[in-house]
Amino acid sequence: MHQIPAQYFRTHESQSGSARCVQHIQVFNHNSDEEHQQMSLAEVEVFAGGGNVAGEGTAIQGDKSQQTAATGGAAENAIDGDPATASLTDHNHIQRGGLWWKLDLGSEQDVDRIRITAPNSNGSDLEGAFVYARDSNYQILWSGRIKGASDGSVHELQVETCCSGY
Ligand SMILES: [Ca+2]
Repeated sequence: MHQIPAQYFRTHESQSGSARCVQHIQVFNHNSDEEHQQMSLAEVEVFAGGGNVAGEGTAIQGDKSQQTAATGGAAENAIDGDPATASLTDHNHIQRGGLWWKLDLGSEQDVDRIRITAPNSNGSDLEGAFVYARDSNYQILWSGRIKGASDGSVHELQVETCCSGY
Protein backbone atom coordinates (compact mmCIF):
# COMPACT_ATOMS: atom_id res chain seq x y z
CA MET A 1 0.00 0.00 0.00
CA HIS A 2 1.26 3.44 -0.83
CA GLN A 3 1.04 6.48 1.35
CA ILE A 4 -1.11 9.38 0.23
CA PRO A 5 -0.39 12.81 1.66
CA ALA A 6 -3.35 14.42 3.32
CA GLN A 7 -4.23 18.06 3.57
CA TYR A 8 -4.13 19.23 7.11
CA PHE A 9 -4.06 22.47 8.97
CA ARG A 10 -4.15 23.66 12.52
CA THR A 11 -7.45 25.29 13.32
CA HIS A 12 -7.17 26.29 16.91
CA GLU A 13 -4.27 27.88 18.70
CA SER A 14 -4.15 27.78 22.45
CA GLN A 15 -5.81 30.87 23.85
CA SER A 16 -4.55 30.62 27.39
CA GLY A 17 -1.21 29.01 26.80
CA SER A 18 -2.34 25.93 28.66
CA ALA A 19 -1.96 22.49 27.19
CA ARG A 20 -4.90 21.27 25.15
CA CYS A 21 -4.77 17.62 24.29
CA VAL A 22 -6.91 15.27 22.25
CA GLN A 23 -9.66 13.05 23.62
CA HIS A 24 -12.07 12.68 20.69
CA ILE A 25 -11.45 11.78 17.06
CA GLN A 26 -14.26 12.33 14.60
CA VAL A 27 -14.52 11.37 10.93
CA PHE A 28 -17.33 13.19 9.17
CA ASN A 29 -18.59 13.09 5.62
CA HIS A 30 -21.28 15.28 4.15
CA ASN A 31 -23.78 13.43 2.03
CA SER A 32 -25.77 16.38 0.78
CA ASP A 33 -24.81 15.58 -2.80
CA GLU A 34 -25.97 11.98 -2.26
CA GLU A 35 -22.60 10.73 -3.42
CA HIS A 36 -21.68 9.50 0.03
CA GLN A 37 -24.48 7.13 0.96
CA GLN A 38 -22.28 5.14 3.28
CA MET A 39 -19.02 5.63 5.11
CA SER A 40 -16.77 2.73 5.94
CA LEU A 41 -13.50 2.70 7.87
CA ALA A 42 -11.23 -0.35 7.91
CA GLU A 43 -8.90 1.06 10.54
CA VAL A 44 -8.44 4.30 12.45
CA GLU A 45 -5.15 4.26 14.31
CA VAL A 46 -4.37 7.04 16.76
CA PHE A 47 -0.77 7.45 17.82
CA ALA A 48 0.20 9.11 21.09
CA GLY A 49 3.71 8.72 22.37
CA GLY A 50 4.55 6.23 19.64
CA GLY A 51 1.83 3.67 20.33
CA ASN A 52 -1.61 3.20 18.80
CA VAL A 53 -4.12 4.02 21.54
CA ALA A 54 -7.30 3.73 19.43
CA GLY A 55 -8.12 0.22 20.63
CA GLU A 56 -8.41 1.44 24.21
CA GLY A 57 -11.11 3.92 23.27
CA THR A 58 -14.84 3.68 22.62
CA ALA A 59 -16.12 3.98 19.06
CA ILE A 60 -19.63 5.00 17.99
CA GLN A 61 -21.12 6.01 14.67
CA GLY A 62 -24.20 7.74 13.32
CA ASP A 63 -25.92 8.09 16.64
CA LYS A 64 -25.33 6.97 20.19
CA SER A 65 -27.57 3.96 19.88
CA GLN A 66 -25.46 2.80 16.91
CA GLN A 67 -28.65 2.01 15.03
CA THR A 68 -26.95 3.39 11.97
CA ALA A 69 -24.47 0.56 11.76
CA ALA A 70 -25.14 -1.64 8.76
CA THR A 71 -25.08 -5.37 9.38
CA GLY A 72 -21.57 -6.44 10.25
CA GLY A 73 -20.39 -2.83 10.28
CA ALA A 74 -19.99 -2.10 13.96
CA ALA A 75 -18.08 1.06 14.85
CA GLU A 76 -15.53 -0.98 16.80
CA ASN A 77 -14.45 -2.70 13.59
CA ALA A 78 -12.41 0.41 12.82
CA ILE A 79 -10.27 0.01 15.93
CA ASP A 80 -9.82 -3.77 16.13
CA GLY A 81 -6.39 -3.81 14.49
CA ASP A 82 -7.65 -5.90 11.58
CA PRO A 83 -7.75 -4.13 8.19
CA ALA A 84 -10.12 -6.82 6.89
CA THR A 85 -12.94 -5.65 9.15
CA ALA A 86 -14.61 -2.27 8.74
CA SER A 87 -17.22 -0.03 10.27
CA LEU A 88 -20.12 0.85 8.00
CA THR A 89 -22.37 3.84 8.64
CA ASP A 90 -25.47 3.75 6.49
CA HIS A 91 -26.99 6.93 5.14
CA ASN A 92 -30.48 5.42 5.20
CA HIS A 93 -30.49 5.58 8.98
CA ILE A 94 -29.25 9.16 9.26
CA GLN A 95 -32.06 11.59 9.95
CA ARG A 96 -30.12 14.69 8.98
CA GLY A 97 -26.61 15.91 8.38
CA GLY A 98 -23.74 13.77 7.30
CA LEU A 99 -22.24 10.46 8.18
CA TRP A 100 -19.99 10.30 11.19
CA TRP A 101 -17.80 7.99 13.22
CA LYS A 102 -16.34 9.01 16.58
CA LEU A 103 -13.74 7.66 18.95
CA ASP A 104 -13.51 8.63 22.62
CA LEU A 105 -10.02 7.92 23.94
CA GLY A 106 -11.30 8.14 27.53
CA SER A 107 -8.88 10.89 28.51
CA GLU A 108 -6.87 13.65 26.85
CA GLN A 109 -3.69 12.41 25.20
CA ASP A 110 -0.82 13.88 23.22
CA VAL A 111 -1.91 12.62 19.83
CA ASP A 112 0.62 13.32 17.09
CA ARG A 113 -0.59 11.15 14.23
CA ILE A 114 -3.73 9.51 12.87
CA ARG A 115 -3.63 6.78 10.25
CA ILE A 116 -6.85 5.92 8.45
CA THR A 117 -7.19 2.88 6.23
CA ALA A 118 -10.00 2.76 3.68
CA PRO A 119 -11.91 -0.50 3.22
CA ASN A 120 -11.12 -2.85 0.35
CA SER A 121 -14.39 -2.01 -1.38
CA ASN A 122 -16.05 1.38 -1.91
CA GLY A 123 -12.94 2.97 -0.42
CA SER A 124 -13.49 6.09 -2.52
CA ASP A 125 -16.56 6.88 -0.38
CA LEU A 126 -14.08 8.33 2.13
CA GLU A 127 -12.95 10.96 -0.34
CA GLY A 128 -13.23 14.44 1.15
CA ALA A 129 -14.12 13.24 4.64
CA PHE A 130 -13.12 15.58 7.44
CA VAL A 131 -11.09 14.37 10.40
CA TYR A 132 -11.37 16.32 13.65
CA ALA A 133 -9.30 16.07 16.81
CA ARG A 134 -11.19 17.49 19.79
CA ASP A 135 -10.38 18.03 23.44
CA SER A 136 -12.37 16.78 26.45
CA ASN A 137 -14.86 19.66 25.98
CA TYR A 138 -15.30 18.68 22.33
CA GLN A 139 -13.56 21.83 21.12
CA ILE A 140 -11.80 21.32 17.81
CA LEU A 141 -8.01 21.40 18.21
CA TRP A 142 -7.07 20.24 14.74
CA SER A 143 -8.73 19.16 11.54
CA GLY A 144 -7.67 17.46 8.35
CA ARG A 145 -9.26 16.03 5.25
CA ILE A 146 -8.94 12.72 3.44
CA LYS A 147 -7.77 13.09 -0.14
CA GLY A 148 -7.13 10.44 -2.77
CA ALA A 149 -9.23 7.76 -1.09
CA SER A 150 -9.49 4.44 -2.91
CA ASP A 151 -9.87 0.79 -2.01
CA GLY A 152 -7.39 -0.02 0.75
CA SER A 153 -5.75 3.41 0.65
CA VAL A 154 -3.82 4.50 3.75
CA HIS A 155 -3.92 8.11 4.90
CA GLU A 156 -1.34 9.48 7.31
CA LEU A 157 -2.36 12.68 9.05
CA GLN A 158 0.12 14.57 11.20
CA VAL A 159 -1.76 16.10 14.10
CA GLU A 160 -0.54 19.38 15.54
CA THR A 161 -2.09 20.63 18.76
CA CYS A 162 -1.01 22.70 21.71
CA CYS A 163 -0.66 19.60 23.87
CA SER A 164 3.10 19.84 24.07
CA GLY A 165 5.78 22.31 23.18
CA TYR A 166 3.95 25.33 24.53
CA1 LIG B 1 -10.73 -3.23 11.25
